[in-house]
Amino acid sequence: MTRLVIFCTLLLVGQSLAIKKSRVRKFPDNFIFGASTAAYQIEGGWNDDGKGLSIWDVATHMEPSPIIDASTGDVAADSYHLYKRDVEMMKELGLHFYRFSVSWTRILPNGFSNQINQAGLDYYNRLIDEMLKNNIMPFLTIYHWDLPHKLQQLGGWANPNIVDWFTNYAKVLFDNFGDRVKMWITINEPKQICYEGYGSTSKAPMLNYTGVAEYLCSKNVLLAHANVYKLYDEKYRETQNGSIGISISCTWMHPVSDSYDDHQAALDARQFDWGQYAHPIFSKDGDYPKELKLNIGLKSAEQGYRKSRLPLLSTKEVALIHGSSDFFGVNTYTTKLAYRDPSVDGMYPIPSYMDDMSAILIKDDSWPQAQSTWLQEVPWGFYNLLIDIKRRYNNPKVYITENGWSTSGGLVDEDRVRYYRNYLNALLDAVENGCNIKGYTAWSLMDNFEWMRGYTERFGLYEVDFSSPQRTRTPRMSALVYKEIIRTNTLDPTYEPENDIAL
Ligand code: GBH
Repeated sequence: MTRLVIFCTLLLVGQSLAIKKSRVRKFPDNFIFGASTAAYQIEGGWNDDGKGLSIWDVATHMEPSPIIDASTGDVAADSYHLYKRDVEMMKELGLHFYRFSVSWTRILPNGFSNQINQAGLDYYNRLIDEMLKNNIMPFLTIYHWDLPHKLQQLGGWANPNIVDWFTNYAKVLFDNFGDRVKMWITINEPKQICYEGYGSTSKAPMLNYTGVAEYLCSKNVLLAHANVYKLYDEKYRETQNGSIGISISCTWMHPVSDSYDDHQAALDARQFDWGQYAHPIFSKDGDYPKELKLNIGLKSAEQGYRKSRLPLLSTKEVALIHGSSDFFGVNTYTTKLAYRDPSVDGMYPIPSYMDDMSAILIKDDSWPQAQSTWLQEVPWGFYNLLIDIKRRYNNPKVYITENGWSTSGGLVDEDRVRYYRNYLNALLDAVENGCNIKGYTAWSLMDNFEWMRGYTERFGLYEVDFSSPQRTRTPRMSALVYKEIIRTNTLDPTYEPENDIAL
């Protein structure tokens, strides 16, 4: 008898644990879901109808190719021609919005606004109108990395004149699309533009001038963003009545141990990775984080520079940048471990961004690994990130503007389904703890040109057959699961799509 009671108790405990784990959870009432892409990664049509060259057209046509599979975005998913099918997919998924970017040189072939390419405007007008016809809200990113080559020849983001060039370009978009587009991102991922593009070789223009170039870039990106925000605020907001913000890529950096030094290392790493861009905009007082100014200032002096390699912001510039966003666009994928180890001083080149940061970043092999080496699944890191943003920046309005998982391909993407569920579950924990998160965007609507990794890493909810002339798009299991999450506005971990379900 006692045995039976114990057995039954165990059974009940086991069941309630299972219920907790498989709890069906609701998203807030006005929560919105979308999916994201970027122009160069999907459009193709690289020299169609008067489009000018961007730094990615130039990089992908270099010989030998810097792209791992020697591929290009010349055709990519061919969305320049297949945008109607793209909108059909959005509709199939039940998306509330679609985040896409505009190709600067499709609109302004030479980068400057004296010559506007009507065919470029026509393309985005068709896309936007098709979305609106289907009740999908356009969420437009003004700049997602495809800088006009002509402007790069003048130094690109290292030239302070880019503030004007970018503002003039943005004005053309507000004038032509602002009647219908109400959600705007100025710039996608400043750290990737500046560090990966100017401080290393992992993105175009592959300048590899670390310790100097990424900090020149950083200041100009912040000023360009803020100037465009101001333009919208002063000239367009009243009549067009939209929202405008920035998307910052944030990796959660977690201390390896509880020691003071490791905590400090993780903090430094976060301040270099995203605080560099978020603090000037979202913190109470604005300006660069003190860790950034201190580290780079001290190292620069030690190294014999007359001024800090980090160009400081004037009081006027601090004021212009401060508060220049209606919301915080968070792009996030993964977590890294950080620690301090003075004995490895000199492991990074001097000067360099990594040496300035002086934290060592590693992976934890026990975390699930994606096809991309840098990407591991760590949902609690996502939760920590959201709580940190809430505390540090006074609970700003947040849109997750990118989040996703890579595989090598295939329709039965169980690991992507698991990733999305676990990350959305962590997001709901953050919402329960007071985070002001308004929406979520999956990266990506479909497979696309994954920059230096070409077509070897797939992020799509839809698989794209890059060998077929029609670039056939097929929903993966994750697409069916995401569709159900959106349809019900709930996360139900037990939901299993039928294999032969027709979208
Ligand atoms: C996003 O960046 C981009 O906005 C999007 O265009 C892209 O397709 C998507 O991610 C998936 O990658 O360790 O030297 O290989 C995410 C930011 C990009 C930051 C990859 C870390 C690793 C560079 N991450 N990067 S490296």
